[in-house]
Amino acid sequence: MTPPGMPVNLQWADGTLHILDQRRLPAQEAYLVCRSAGDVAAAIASLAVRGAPAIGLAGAYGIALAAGECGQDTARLRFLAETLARTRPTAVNLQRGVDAALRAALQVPAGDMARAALEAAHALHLQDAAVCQAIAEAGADLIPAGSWVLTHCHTGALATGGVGTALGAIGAARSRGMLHGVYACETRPLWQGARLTAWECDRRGIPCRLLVDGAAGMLLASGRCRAVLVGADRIAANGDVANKVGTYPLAVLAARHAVPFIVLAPWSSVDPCLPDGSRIPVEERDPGEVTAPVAPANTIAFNPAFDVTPGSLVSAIVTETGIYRRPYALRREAPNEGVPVAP
Ligand code: RUB
Repeated sequence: MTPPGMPVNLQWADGTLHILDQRRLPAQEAYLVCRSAGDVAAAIASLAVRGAPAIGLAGAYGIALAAGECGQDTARLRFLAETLARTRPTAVNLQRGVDAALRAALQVPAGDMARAALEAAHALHLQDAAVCQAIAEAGADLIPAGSWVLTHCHTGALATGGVGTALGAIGAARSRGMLHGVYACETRPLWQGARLTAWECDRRGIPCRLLVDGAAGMLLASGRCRAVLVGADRIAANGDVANKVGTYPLAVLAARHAVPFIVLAPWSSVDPCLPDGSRIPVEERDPGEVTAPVAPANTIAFNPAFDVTPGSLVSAIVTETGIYRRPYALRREAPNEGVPVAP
């Protein structure tokens, strides 16, 4: 599941969920031990575990803990499930992970709920590893040989249950000897690029050049970068993509400089019930994330954690079910409609 050189990010052991605390990386590889659904909710809200697929898995394991806490009380279990799912609203994977484990728990006698939820969480975890591998191989095919690419935020093994999505494809292209390396935006305000992508690239032997977010225009104008690869937290039916704030400006720049802008994500990030991105809930986080540590104490900040890139700017969407191209019409039954991904 975990690529060589990388620590395990999520592990169930002794009836508890061990979460590699991403807030402390790269300085420390420390694990949080979650003993209750509340512990998992706090870990997700504080970004100890982050990345759309990883929070979906954490949510599912959280239901296993919740079921253990609830005894026979299914109303309480549903309440804890809602609380968990609400911790971060943008990535639809969280709701999906919670729902899948909850469904499994509610299908069995009350005494078996915790076991059923845990089995569902383990199954999702295994499935996500396979999904990441498929996305990585398909995405690597789209990377021009002998190129550098640009990425944003962090989409590697830490963010998923496998090799990652966009960073998974970048790693696969590198293994094939096709890729020189990756430029990584530092990703303000929480530095997922600087702290996590740069670290994971180092661990996985992927050459990485870090840039401040504002340098992307200069980079793309220079012609040194042949594709932009990013992940997604939610994709609407028309291909509008919610991803880490700063993604949309990259898509605009990529279009301006005729560089392919490719989104890689599991099908569980697709929300075909939303016709377009206007109704994707965009999480606004604590303004202190922006102002600390340099702005004057009374500064008021605007801190959306995500932005929405119009599907018209997205050259391709790669999921484990296929590669989709503009104009997008992603439907609930779409899993077999993309260009099939080679096994
Ligand atoms: C995470 C983020 C990532 C996507 C990656 O934001 O925007 O780019 O979740 O998802 P945060 P995927 O750090 O706030 O959780 O791995 O599916 O492409």
